[in-house]
Amino acid sequence: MKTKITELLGIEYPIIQGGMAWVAEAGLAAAVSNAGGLGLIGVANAPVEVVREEIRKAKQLTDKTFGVNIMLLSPHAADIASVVVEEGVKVVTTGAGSPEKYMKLWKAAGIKVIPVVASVAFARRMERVGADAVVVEGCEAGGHIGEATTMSLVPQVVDAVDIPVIAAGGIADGRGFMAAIMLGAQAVQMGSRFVVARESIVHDNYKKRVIEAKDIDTVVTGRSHGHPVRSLRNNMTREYVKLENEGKSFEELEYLTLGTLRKAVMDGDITGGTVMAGQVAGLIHEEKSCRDIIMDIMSEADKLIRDYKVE
Ligand code: TUI
Repeated sequence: MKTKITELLGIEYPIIQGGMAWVAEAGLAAAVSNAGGLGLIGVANAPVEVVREEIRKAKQLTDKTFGVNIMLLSPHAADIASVVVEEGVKVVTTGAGSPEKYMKLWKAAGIKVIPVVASVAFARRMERVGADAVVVEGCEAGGHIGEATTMSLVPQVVDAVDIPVIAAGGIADGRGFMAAIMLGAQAVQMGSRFVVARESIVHDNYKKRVIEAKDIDTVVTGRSHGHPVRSLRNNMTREYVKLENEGKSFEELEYLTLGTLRKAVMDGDITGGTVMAGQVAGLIHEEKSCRDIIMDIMSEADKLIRDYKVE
């Protein structure tokens, strides 16, 4: 399937794996790229040398294009901005902030820059400063989110900018993929679906929790401090919500969550850890290889187009 995004990135299928903290390591990114999508290494708060190692590992595992997602709240973001240039990374996506100050550096190195946006105004700004495309992420997504939903935001951004749009948030199968294409997106990005990939290093407890999740099992914490994060409801989120309702400061709440994503992803502590996932967790029923995830979506999408008729 050819779209402006498959052409821009030189990939076979318009499916991107989200650059999730602790989850999106070199092995997962390479598996997605080897299957014809775009894999991303998610650097989150990792120190710069770890990121360099992950990039080098991915190069060993695939000769296809892969990218790096830089979480801009990271204290190491500026150093990592240089490492992607030094290592010849071809695609950079950014999250949780504005990449404007790195734009010149990345464009001069020929890097395709794709910021994640959660509003029309920010998408317009990213186009103005030279972004090659934007990921429009609706608040159905897991992790750090904005306010608007995928269904409402994607077509508004499509109307507002001339660069290609990638839809994210609430997409896990061929129906979501086709819906995003109908909204005007040129590709989709999925996170939760790839958490439950066979190649994903996420602890089995975490995968099982996502597979067992129902439609209304996610909760958003941190809204009161302007840092909303969606995850699966558990002891951790209950404690957070309790303290948030008591009016505890942002610093106190941050302290509570420190290291809890790692605890869930690596140690499998799904009651005391933070189990970030999108609302689409209720739609994910089994572990599959990255190749099967991508091929099943593409064949489901193909069948949807061929069989579609209005009665
Ligand atoms: O970044 C994400 N999702 C994330 S980052 C993350 S790491 C983390 N861990 C614990 C607490 C907080 C973060 C987990 N999940 N998605 C991309 C995304 N970016 N969603 C929304 C945005 C965004 C929001 C506001 C991008 C830009 C923005 O405003 C920029 C501006 O200057 O207005």
